[in-house]
Amino acid sequence: MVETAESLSQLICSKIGDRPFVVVSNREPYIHVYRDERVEWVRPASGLTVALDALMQVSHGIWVAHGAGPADWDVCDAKGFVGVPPDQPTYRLKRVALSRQQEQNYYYGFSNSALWPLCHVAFRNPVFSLEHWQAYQEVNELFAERVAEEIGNRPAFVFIQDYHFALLPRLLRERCPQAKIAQFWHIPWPNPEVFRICPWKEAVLEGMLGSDILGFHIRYHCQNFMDTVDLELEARPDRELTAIVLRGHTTKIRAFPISIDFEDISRRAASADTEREIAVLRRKYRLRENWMLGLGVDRLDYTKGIPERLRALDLFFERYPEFQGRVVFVQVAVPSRTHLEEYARLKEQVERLVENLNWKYSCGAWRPVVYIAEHVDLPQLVALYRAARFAVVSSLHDGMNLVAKEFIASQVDSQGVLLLSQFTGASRELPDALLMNPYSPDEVAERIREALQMEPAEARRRMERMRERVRENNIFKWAGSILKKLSKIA
Ligand code: ADQ
Repeated sequence: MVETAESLSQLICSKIGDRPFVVVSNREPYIHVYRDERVEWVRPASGLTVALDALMQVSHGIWVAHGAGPADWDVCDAKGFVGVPPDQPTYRLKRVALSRQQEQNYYYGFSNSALWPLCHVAFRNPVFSLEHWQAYQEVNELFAERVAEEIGNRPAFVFIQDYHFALLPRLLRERCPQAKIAQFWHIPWPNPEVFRICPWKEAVLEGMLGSDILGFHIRYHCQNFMDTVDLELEARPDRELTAIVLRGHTTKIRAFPISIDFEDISRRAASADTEREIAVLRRKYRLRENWMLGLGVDRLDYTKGIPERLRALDLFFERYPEFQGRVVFVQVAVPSRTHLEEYARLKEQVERLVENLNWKYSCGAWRPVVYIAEHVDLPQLVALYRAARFAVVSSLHDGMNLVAKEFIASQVDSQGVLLLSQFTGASRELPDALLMNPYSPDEVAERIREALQMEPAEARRRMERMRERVRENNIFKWAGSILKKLSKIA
């Protein structure tokens, strides 16, 4: 049975009943901003937010997140609460205020300069600073207080998102012993050799082991986590049950591959609006009808392998000049964490590579790369996904990668080809993609040629199989499986 928002709602009603349900994430599901002196709200477009929002709307729970929007505090009550969705509130968002200093050291510092590079094997040295670590502890404590204020000693369900809150499960368990806690780690877990350089590794692991369920995208990450605990802690990993017992408390380690709202994206892609949008985009970026489009969509992050992809594209045009004047690669890259030097450097590097490629190959009206360095709304994104003949996901390492799945959902004509890095979680589920090693420019260039020369029947066969897979394993299934597991904990 394909899970839907409705079946997820029914599941919640039956499993959660009237127990408090709390979701914790760094990023909030609704952000308040100023527009022309007025306060308005925006919703970050992410599949995760959509699924968890559906979950919250039926559970009438509380979502606790960092209040980072410029107008956030204008609309909250004294305890930081605001009813959401703002146009028709069904649950409450509890905003946690952080000082600039805390945000700097906890978010940009330990979360994104230490844990992010540590968990992604992308050959960037993690930065370990005591100041960052102290802020990380402080913010995790602050969130524990804010959640505990709401649930006290009642039996409740708490669902914690991501690497910003490694310490939170344990801190919460100490304060709320009756709560059932699940944590989902959205990024990879590295092997023990990599993780052991973290100066606060025991505290991080012990923190995570406060949860009842600890979820990763794929079994390989679960395995790495078990091996890491085995090496670093006096804990008992149970390989058979994939669980870890630490001081009498059991944490089940499970793989829950995240996904997207397939039906929504697929419906949008098949609509007449999308066809109109494709025509608008072709005009806007001067993309002729007879040019074949390649596509990359990423946050500008060094783990996504964007420079590697552009270098491979250079090699492709050099090696196969017959495609010059016929293929255009559209790279959509939304700036991310630009406050960090590493990311600012990457932005410059990508701009330089695009400029060089366009300088080297442009001819008449044709240029090899169209670079869109901004956030693109979902309707335009879906139009690009549908219009593309091939998409390239060349992450050096990626927990899952939702762009791959969004591309598949948008390929309603099943003509496109997905080139997918073998170092993404998604590659485990999608053997029908053209899998590749993004570190090898030769291999990526070959895959691009293969995609362009693939027989339409073969492309269709592959795409249809992938569409079936993503339709079935959608975001509602992901959320539902975690919830089912959590509700079974005694
Ligand atoms: P991310 O590293 O952000 O997520 P990804 O899974 O690819 O990576 O999701 C990116 C999302 O941002 C997609 O929904 C995409 O559409 C959107 N996006 C990217 N560029 C955009 C642009 N220019 N304009 C608008 N939207 C854009 C982390 C992990 C992943 C994991 C997810 C979910 O790193 O491995 O898949 O969490 O768990």
